[in-house]
Amino acid sequence: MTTRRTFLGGMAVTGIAAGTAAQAAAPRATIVSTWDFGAAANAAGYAKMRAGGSLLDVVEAAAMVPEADPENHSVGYGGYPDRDGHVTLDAVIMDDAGGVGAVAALEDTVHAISVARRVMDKTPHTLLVGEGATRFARDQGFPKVDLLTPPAEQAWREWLKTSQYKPEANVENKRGPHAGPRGGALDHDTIGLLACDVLGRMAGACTTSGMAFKMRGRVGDSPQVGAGLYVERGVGGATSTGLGEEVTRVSGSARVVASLRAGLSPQRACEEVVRHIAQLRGDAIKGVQVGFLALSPRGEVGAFCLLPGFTYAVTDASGATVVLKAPSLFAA
Ligand code: SD4
Repeated sequence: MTTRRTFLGGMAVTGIAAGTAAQAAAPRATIVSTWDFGAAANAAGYAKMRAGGSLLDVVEAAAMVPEADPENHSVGYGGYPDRDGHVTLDAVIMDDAGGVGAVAALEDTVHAISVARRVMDKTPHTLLVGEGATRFARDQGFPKVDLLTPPAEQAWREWLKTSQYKPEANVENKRGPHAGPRGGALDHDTIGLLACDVLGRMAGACTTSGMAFKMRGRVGDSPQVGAGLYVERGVGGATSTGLGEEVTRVSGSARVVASLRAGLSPQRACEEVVRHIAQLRGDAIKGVQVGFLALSPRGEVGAFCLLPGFTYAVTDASGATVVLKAPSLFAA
């Protein structure tokens, strides 16, 4: 279990380490997450860490922030529905000791990440889907909440007029009042999170309502271990965002972690998988966004994407957060 002392210790160790190569490699406690709204999530994770929470507590608390935000139309409450008008959530949580819990196509429950954690803690399984996941949430005491907010319902009704399923890259910057000409109707704002402590222990989480107006029953990359998230002790972790089918077909996050295991830096490992997707898929990924974020157990961060526009938030052991733009394979 990671305590406040072990997480915050990162700062002290890093400070002492300055100047010698061996010491400079000491782990630095770090929280990273996808997109600019990851900054608010990281802040909640950092507060949990300061309060003495475990790394799983840290990533869960962070993921709960966008889940509760009605302005975020691709995570939790206020998420855009599937084409039949149902908001369905996908989430996974994972530590570096083989602990995994996930839910897919969960309904009527705000905090999918917490249900995923209960799957990990309270069941012999790693993934519950659909009706079974929703029933499990009720059994565990999670309140029934209608996730379809009036703006999300309005966007869905607007979408029904054409029923064109054409996910747009980077619509995440046009949420709410800044919605684009299509009302930001195909937003994608999944949050993927990774955290490490001063001991180099790691955990990760990923939560989303998936692609807006997806087919009923569609499950994206996010809740699938190895696709939307992967964490391996002593090696590192990775998470993804963007059009999930392009991540799932190559087990994207597991591939990033395999590259870390082979000696690539987090940055090079993210670049490798994005290049692979581009080469494999050719014209099929024109205009499609996919982004990866990776963290080593020492707190080194990497990020890369297909198209410009993918941002990520990095919080260090002092609590300072920066939001950075990931480099991209294509110019636009
Ligand atoms: C999905 N990968 O369900 C998610 C969506 C997403 O940024 O990441 N949007 O395909």
